[in-house]
Amino acid sequence: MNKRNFLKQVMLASVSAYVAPSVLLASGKSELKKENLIKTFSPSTALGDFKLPKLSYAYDALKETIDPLTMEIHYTKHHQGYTDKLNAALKSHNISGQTIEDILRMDNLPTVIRNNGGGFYNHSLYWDVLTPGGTMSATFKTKLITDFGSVEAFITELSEVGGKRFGSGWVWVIENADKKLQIFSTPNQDNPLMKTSEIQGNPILGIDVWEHAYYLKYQNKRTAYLKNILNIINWNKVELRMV
Ligand code: MN3
Repeated sequence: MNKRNFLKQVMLASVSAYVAPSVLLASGKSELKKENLIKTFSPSTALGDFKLPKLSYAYDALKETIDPLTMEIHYTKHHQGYTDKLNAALKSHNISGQTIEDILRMDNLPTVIRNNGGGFYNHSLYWDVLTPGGTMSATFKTKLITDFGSVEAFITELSEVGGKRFGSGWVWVIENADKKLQIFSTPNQDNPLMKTSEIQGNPILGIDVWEHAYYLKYQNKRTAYLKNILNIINWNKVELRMV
């Protein structure tokens, strides 16, 4: 096929439903799935130069639970701030070529990386596990019943532990070394990957309980925020994060 005919074919393919390039479409779809999978398991695969992950929903998509202004400020100011400061700190400490998970698991993590790397990772996970209206699979419910006695007991413990965190921090669901799910909370931007964390494990859910995450809509009522946010968790992604 000469160049002119080739271009004609491409143009036809792009405008006509009858000659849709099925091969291209198929590969495009599988790429999208792969991309989603990477995003699901690791908030960032970037090495050394971390980028704010793209949100898969609009700022107003969760407005019944989180108001759009909070979403926008939280994402474009707080999360962007942690990301920029993390990149600057990695440069000044001469750290590159590692995933964010590897960095956070380091011994003697410098405070500036602990705070900003934690902020980068924690928020990446948080955005990724939110969705307008999430449901749990039967398998995940069974896992919760095994580890917590009932789904209700799991939800209650999650809200209580998050509610009790004094000051700023996060409430986590982790999968521990025995493959058991556990709930606990960390202060500031600490997380269960860090050696300094009281409990370590694979984080499958992280909920931000800093006031900036809920104050505009809920003011001092953190418990109400926690109760509502549990309705917009993408439980399928949480489940997928289990090893
Ligand atoms: Mn936050």
